[in-house]
Amino acid sequence: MPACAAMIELLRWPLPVDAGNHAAFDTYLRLSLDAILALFALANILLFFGVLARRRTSRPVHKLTLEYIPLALFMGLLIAVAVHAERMWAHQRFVGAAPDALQVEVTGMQFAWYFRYPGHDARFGRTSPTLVAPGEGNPLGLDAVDPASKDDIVSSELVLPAGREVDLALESQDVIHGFSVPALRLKQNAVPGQRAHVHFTATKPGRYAILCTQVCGLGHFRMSSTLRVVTPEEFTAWLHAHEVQR
Ligand SMILES: [Cu+2]
Repeated sequence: MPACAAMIELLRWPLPVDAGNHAAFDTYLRLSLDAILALFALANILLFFGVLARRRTSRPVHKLTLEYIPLALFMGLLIAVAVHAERMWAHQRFVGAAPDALQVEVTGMQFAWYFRYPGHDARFGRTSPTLVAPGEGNPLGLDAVDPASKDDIVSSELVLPAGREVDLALESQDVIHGFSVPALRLKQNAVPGQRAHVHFTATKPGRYAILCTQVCGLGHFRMSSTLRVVTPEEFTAWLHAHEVQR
């Protein structure tokens, strides 16, 4: 029985823990995997009976309905899934977040992720590549002359309040990095010279992995971080603790 349970679990295409409301993502993913598995099984069954039929007669055997109707049905299903999935993907990126969404800037660099919060003034301060100095505690090159940068908070872990929409702005200081949070079903490239936005709401408190999914250099294997989803009260306390540190 344990083997049977393991087989059933395997057939359900196990996915990482869902830290948000991503049931639709998971449904489409499982549906497309189920359809491909069914198509693979059907193709092999047809091949098997085709070989048997070919042994009984020397004439080529064509069953058009058997060959093309299932293919057309599967094609229609996969096209419908692709269209719906593309709409969800585009909504996360090209339909703006709510005005009160939490703004967080994500910067990838060889080989770390940094997360910047705008502070009380809700404005990100100026940065300059000439001021970038990770060894001196200024990995993003914050310009201290700009008043808007004085309350900016820079962290090496991403801390988010559960239940509040977040608008991430992704960029890179050097090469292309792949920002990936499997628990949020989120993957977005951070490209030098471009600022990509993606918005979502994390709902389940916990610690989740952040990965880099682009081979970005010799240290790519260690380019990871942590997403910590906390309660709104814990998030306010975390922000306050960082403001006191500055
Ligand atoms: Cu990377």
